[in-house]
Amino acid sequence: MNASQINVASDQFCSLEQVDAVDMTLEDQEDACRDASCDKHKFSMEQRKLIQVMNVKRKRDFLCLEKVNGEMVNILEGLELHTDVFNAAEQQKIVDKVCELQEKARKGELKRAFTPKGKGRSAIQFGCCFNYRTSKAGTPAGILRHETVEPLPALFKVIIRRLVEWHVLPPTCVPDCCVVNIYDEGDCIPPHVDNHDFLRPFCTVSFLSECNILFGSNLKLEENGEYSGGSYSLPLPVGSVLVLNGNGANVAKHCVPEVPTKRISITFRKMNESKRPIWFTPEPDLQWIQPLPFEQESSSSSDHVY
Ligand SMILES: O=C(O)CCC(=O)C(=O)O
Repeated sequence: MNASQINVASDQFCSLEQVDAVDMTLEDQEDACRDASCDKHKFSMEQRKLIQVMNVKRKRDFLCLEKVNGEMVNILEGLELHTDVFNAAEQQKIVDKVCELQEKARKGELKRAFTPKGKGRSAIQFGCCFNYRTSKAGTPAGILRHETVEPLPALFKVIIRRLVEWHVLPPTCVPDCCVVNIYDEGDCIPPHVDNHDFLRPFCTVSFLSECNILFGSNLKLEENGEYSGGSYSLPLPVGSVLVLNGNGANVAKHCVPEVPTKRISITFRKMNESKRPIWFTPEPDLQWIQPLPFEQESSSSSDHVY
């Protein structure tokens, strides 16, 4: 199926919402059967997925020049923003799951859930525990190989599968851990480069409300609470996935300044094999995921290049 056939198919299709609902409940055959009233016989499951994939908008031409070590560098090289990856119903389902996890965390039922001091957000880690910076006891930043934590929840593995099948993340870098960030109004994440115990690319999925993410090679949080050195501000729509790679992951620092309203993000990353926790075994259902095959469309608009 090529792009123009898919566009036609997309017009004919009764409801993409219904298609999406089927995809998100892959583990739930009952839901899939309930949706059988949709005109599905016209399209195979494979075709329906392709229609959805073609709906995703992709921006890969970010440009922000900064002098780094005496040379002009595009600090956003490698950054990608994929929008409309999750529809409203799917976002709701994921948010509901996060609320459930937050409730478990409140009851002390999760091993690695914490709220950093100050205006930080709440965070829940799955797949591995890691420190953002060297601890007071002198433990270096990075993955804590001897700490245990809950595995990735099943729904998060469905998300990961989609990210790879829909060409958002490469099959060579399938995430095996994640951190859920829950920002209440006024919460932020300070400027940082993600630890190199995690491979590149990694990605962040946004839910509940849009906010801006700031980039800059010299980005700093000043004592007066202002950010300096932020040279590029990018809005993150709900249901979008920001992929960080290359200079965008390694040269530019990033931060989310104080959010105007509650927001959730999930950062998915793959661990460097030599840094994995000693107890870790790869998830069988995250092996051998392949991107959906479809013909590339040549396009002059970078927003739709695939
Ligand atoms: O919330 C976001 O969009 C960014 C999260 C982030 O930078 C992180 O988890 O390290």
